Amino acid sequence: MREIIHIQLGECGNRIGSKFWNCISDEHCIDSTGIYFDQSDLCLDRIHTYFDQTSDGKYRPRAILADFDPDMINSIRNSSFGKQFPSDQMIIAGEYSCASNWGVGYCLQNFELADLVSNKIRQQVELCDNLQGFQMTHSLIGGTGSGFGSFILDQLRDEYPDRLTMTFSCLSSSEIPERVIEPYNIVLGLHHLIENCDSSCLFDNETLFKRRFSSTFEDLNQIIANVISGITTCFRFPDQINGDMRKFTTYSSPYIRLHFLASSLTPMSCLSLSELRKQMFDNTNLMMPCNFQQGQCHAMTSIFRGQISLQKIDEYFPDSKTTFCRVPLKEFERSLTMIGNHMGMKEIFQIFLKKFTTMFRRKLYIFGLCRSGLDEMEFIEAENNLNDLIDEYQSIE
Ligand SMILES: Nc1nc2c(ncn2[C@@H]2O[C@H](COP(=O)(O)OP(=O)(O)OP(=O)(O)O)[C@@H](O)[C@H]2O)c(=O)[nH]1
Ligand SMILES: [Mg+2]
Repeated sequence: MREIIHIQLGECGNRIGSKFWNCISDEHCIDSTGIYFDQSDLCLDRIHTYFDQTSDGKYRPRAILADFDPDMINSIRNSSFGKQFPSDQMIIAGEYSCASNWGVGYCLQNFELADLVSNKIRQQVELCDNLQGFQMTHSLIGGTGSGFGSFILDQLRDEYPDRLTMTFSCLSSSEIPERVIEPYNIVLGLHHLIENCDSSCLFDNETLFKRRFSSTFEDLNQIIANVISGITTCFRFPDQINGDMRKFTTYSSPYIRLHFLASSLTPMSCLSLSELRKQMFDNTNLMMPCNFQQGQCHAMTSIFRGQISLQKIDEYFPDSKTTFCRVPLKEFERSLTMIGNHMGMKEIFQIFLKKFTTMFRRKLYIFGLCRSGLDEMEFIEAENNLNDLIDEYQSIE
């Protein structure tokens, strides 16, 4: 068995993570009580990647849900779907959020949550037969998702240096930040993703809101969960290329630090292959504002889902690894998930860095972040690290 442990943090991370579990439970025919209701070997073959089996035969998500703020976890706990999560894997410690403050989440005003989550991770690791690694859903904007998420990434690297870590991270490229210290949270969070994570799939709320004409997080989260489901088909179903985290990270990130990935999801109703190829790079289907029509893409994987004729696919997708999974997404009978390591990330990082530097030079709001024990050096290191990363992108252009 090659298990993956899933960790979801903060409000955004918990909402997206729960949708992901909803999605993959359907795909593996697991009902809300954890009972498997199908006969097909396809769904069961690699189910242990994400689900544990209890002594009474039920399947339970190998997931740890945590937040400082009780509301989100309580609402999952009280939902019909939430019953599937073991209650001892839902962790709340505190009464308040980190108020979007990266410093509070990272420096742990609330040590209790750090201990509870770390202990739970250790317990889960001990239960695994041959752990592949960890995946995390979180936002880089909030105090818990970004700050506490960074702390957990540091800890995973420290305790399990030979296991892989992958994140599904939301951010926002909006010109007008929703929260004033957003540029700090994002750059400080990216600093830890560069250092302590092997693969990071980024999702830009601004791109999704603009291009999907959607106004609710509910819609956005469903799209993001569908993409995560698409990417993880490689780990969850038999006979896929990039069939485990190590193969996936090796192929998708030819340069070790340049492991930031953009993705797209394209429904395939009545599209010819040539049209599909256009659509997968079209702005309306992309999760990040990268221009795939221009610029280099160092690695790309196309994951086809549903009943699809395989003829001609190689002709239209010669530049990408392609894989097929017969189990479709619930919403689309046939779909294509693309994941690419694209140079366009550089420009996005430059924008975040510019905003960060403008504020940091004037020492704006530094006091608020450092009050919780954060050292100003952390800002300097984060700025330098992102600068270096941008140089590394430039050097291979
Ligand atoms: N895509 C998506 N983005 C969200 C969602 N909820 C919040 N966000 C975005 O993420 C940012 C951070 O919010 P939260 O996830 O609530 O923050 P947190 O990680 O809980 O951290 P604190 O509440 O500050 O402790 C928000 O400003 C939103 O822009 C969500 O459900 N989906
Ligand atoms: Mg919160």
